[in-house]
Amino acid sequence: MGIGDLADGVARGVERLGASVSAALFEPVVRLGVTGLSRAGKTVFITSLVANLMDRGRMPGLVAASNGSIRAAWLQPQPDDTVPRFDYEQHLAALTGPAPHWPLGTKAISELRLSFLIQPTGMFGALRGARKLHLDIVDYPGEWLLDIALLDQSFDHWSQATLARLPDRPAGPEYLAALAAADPAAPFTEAAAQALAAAYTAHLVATRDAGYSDCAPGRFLLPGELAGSPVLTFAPMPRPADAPRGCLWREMARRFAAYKARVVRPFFRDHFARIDRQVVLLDALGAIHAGPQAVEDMRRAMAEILAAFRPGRSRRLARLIGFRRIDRILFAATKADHLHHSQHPQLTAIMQAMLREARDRADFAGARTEALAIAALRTTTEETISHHGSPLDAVRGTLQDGRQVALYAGDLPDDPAQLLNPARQGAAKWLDAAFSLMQFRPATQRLKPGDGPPHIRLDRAAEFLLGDKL
Ligand SMILES: Nc1nc2c(ncn2[C@@H]2O[C@H](COP(=O)(O)OP(=O)(O)O)[C@@H](O)[C@H]2O)c(=O)[nH]1
Ligand SMILES: [Mg+2]
Repeated sequence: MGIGDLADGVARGVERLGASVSAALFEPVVRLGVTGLSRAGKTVFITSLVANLMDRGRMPGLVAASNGSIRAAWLQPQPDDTVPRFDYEQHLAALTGPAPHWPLGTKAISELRLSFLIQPTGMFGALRGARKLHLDIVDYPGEWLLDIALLDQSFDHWSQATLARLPDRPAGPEYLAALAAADPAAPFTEAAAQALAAAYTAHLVATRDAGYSDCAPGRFLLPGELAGSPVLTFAPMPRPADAPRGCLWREMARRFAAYKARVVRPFFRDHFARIDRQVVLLDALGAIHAGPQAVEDMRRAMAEILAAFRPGRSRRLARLIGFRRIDRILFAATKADHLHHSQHPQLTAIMQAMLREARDRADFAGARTEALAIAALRTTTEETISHHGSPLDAVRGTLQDGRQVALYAGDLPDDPAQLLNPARQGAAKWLDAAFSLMQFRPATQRLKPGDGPPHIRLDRAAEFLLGDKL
């Protein structure tokens, strides 16, 4: 190696150092977490948000877009080399292409970096000069977030709490029957563990499909590459009076601990701990449609999520993820395009009441929180139909099979308590209300240059999440 090579190496080292120092000093990064249970609308939300941040014609509610501070926005390679990239181009093509359709479900974490060039407007803005801001959007399953409750629980404690809920939950009795047939004190066999884990997973799937949010361990629903591994092959089980070494119960308890140590903790340490701003997408209309128990469960899930973000959260978690703190959390009811705008205030009020209670329940203070009713992609047009001779504010959309239909989702009460009280009191169904839902497909778009896909209040969501940074 000659002097030249050496000098070159040194120079390049300095350059590299220089680049990272300047990036750290002058180019701030905001990490935006986007979560929600499977099918809550994360993929559609991120796709439409990014498209509408690049083409800002439909974002009047985002101040930095309407006053022209955002000079440019473009996609860049993300900083995390081992996290899959969010497949923005393919999702956008699905939603806005010639035969629009919903993107395929994704089942793991992914990430996308959107960078902005910002030139503040106004008298002093011009003096300050343009600056860059990087927005790293991290899409992760809400099922993983709910696993946070497991971190502070022993297998014993978790089993007791879970088994107590099962009699009333979908496919819960089937799991209890499978459990009754097993002997926790008997020597462990893989077949027994697999049978129980399968029955428990079937219960979780049925629970989620019935609109409940409470479905830990989250990886049982979204196993990815861990499918079939021992950390995902356990199930809740009461502690036998005598638990000899090598018995089924002991191995289940060991696997539960391994799940926390090897799956839950790394996720919180590597991803969750680095998030600055969070949006939680909730299918509130879906829960209302599913009934009071699903609404109550959603409210409990909101409290649990807030507890995960609470500054004074458990010592174990604080040690794990340090003191960095999320400072804004948005709870967004997606798919508000299923309602005529005259009903949006009621949906917003329900969300805000749930959020208020969740804050109380989780004893939450610190971060700013907000609840909104939005549609990341508007699939409907509004229409007033005649129902038994009186006008009804409805929406019109296209079903998957191509039929055009009008939808009236139901009477949302002006006072959220009319839904939330029966939900809290454990009502089995709504007394005098009926709610319907349909699955519309995305409408064919003819986007004007400069316009992103049509949405409802996505600009308000962006203003709350990012406005102060832009
Ligand atoms: N009408 C309407 N439906 C939506 C919207 N966003 C999501 N959906 C529906 O919800 C489904 C799941 O959305 P997706 O983004 O894939 O959910 P994810 O599993 O959380 O990523 C989609 O296939 C659509 O049927 C929206 O803004 N409006
Ligand atoms: Mg997705």
